[in-house]
Amino acid sequence: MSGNFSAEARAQLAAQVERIVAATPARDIHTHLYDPAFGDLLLWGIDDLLVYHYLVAESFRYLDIPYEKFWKLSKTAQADLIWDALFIQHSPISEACRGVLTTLHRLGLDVNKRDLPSLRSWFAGWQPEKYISRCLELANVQSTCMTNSPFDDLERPVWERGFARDERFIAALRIDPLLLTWPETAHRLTTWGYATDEALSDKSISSVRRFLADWTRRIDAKYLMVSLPPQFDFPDGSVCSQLIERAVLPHCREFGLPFALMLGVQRAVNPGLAMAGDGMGRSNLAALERLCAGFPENKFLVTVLSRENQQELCVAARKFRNLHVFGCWWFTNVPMIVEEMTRMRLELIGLSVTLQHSDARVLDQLIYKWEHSRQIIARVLTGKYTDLAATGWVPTETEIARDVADLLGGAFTRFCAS
Ligand code: FIX
Ligand code: ZN
Repeated sequence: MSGNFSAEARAQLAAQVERIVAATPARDIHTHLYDPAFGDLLLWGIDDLLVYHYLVAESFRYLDIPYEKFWKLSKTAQADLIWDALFIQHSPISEACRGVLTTLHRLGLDVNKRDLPSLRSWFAGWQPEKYISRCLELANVQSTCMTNSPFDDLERPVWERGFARDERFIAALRIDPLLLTWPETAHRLTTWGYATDEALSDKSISSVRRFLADWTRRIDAKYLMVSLPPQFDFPDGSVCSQLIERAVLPHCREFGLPFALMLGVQRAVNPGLAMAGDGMGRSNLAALERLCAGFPENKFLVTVLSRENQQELCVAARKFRNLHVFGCWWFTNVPMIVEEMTRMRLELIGLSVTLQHSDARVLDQLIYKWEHSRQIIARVLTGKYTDLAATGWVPTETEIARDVADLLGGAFTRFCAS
């Protein structure tokens, strides 16, 4: 093949890239799934798929019932309302609705019957252990990072008791309450044996360091993480900023762990919607640049929620090798924006990026989130390789497989190990 890249050669390349992207196992570097040892905390099945907060938000565009009344209903009754509003009364074309259908379809179910009771009885026949393997296999996901919060009263006792780990579920230490609600958290830390005061004395900071060290070891965390509001600034003298500088970053350096920043979430814009009521805003990425520049020995894993921030984030990654860009997060995880972000990232930062994470809260969502993402990744990559082939540089099968493995978790693994 040469500069004259024929339509037939292009079609072959497209098929090759699609096959490789589908066959390459992904490491899902941020989810809200749990090791099966956490029992009911690991959500799965049709009702959990339907009451996903993305669908709750969409259903209230149509539902005419007070929020408090909805929240008092059982999960099944909530799922019934959502199914009726989003799938029966209107065509389910939003990305989150389509995702439910992709998932059911891949599981071998006939969605065209529009029969919720029969879907429920199909799911009732599964045991979680077997179902986990089925979903991971269909999604071609080799491992998932959890979101593990010592501040979660349901989760904490399971870690404290201890359990045999399932190696497909990797731990990440979530620290939002530490950075965002300090006075309350200081009090909790003190009651757990980590004496802290509101003033952030040296003694408090060393207690926070001890707390982070104990939990990092207990859960074998592979990174620390926080989601921050659009107003986040650094350094700004706030408690959050001081805790990052004096406790979190030194801790990450000591343990050789990245700090993941998810920037741009405005919590509880509509509190009546509970978890579905979070919004977003544009972040100040100068704060991120100051972190990367000021702490070159620290590693930052970063995703941003606002479409308007995406180019700045890519440019920051060009400046700072201690910054690893990942995922199309939440409101950006819709095909139109994923396509744009994927193209922009490949064009600005090449292959040293993790193109996607699922953020799955329900196990079965891995199936659709990865299938939809893979379709777009394959399409965008095909365009890039076609451009190369037009110059006479035709990528080999091995080179394509190497690149795809990097984009689906290989680059992340190297970044964490570096
Ligand atoms: O902060 C996060 O990890 C977010 O992903 C969640 O808060 C959010 O609710 C979510 O599920 C987005 O996909
Ligand atoms: Zn998340």
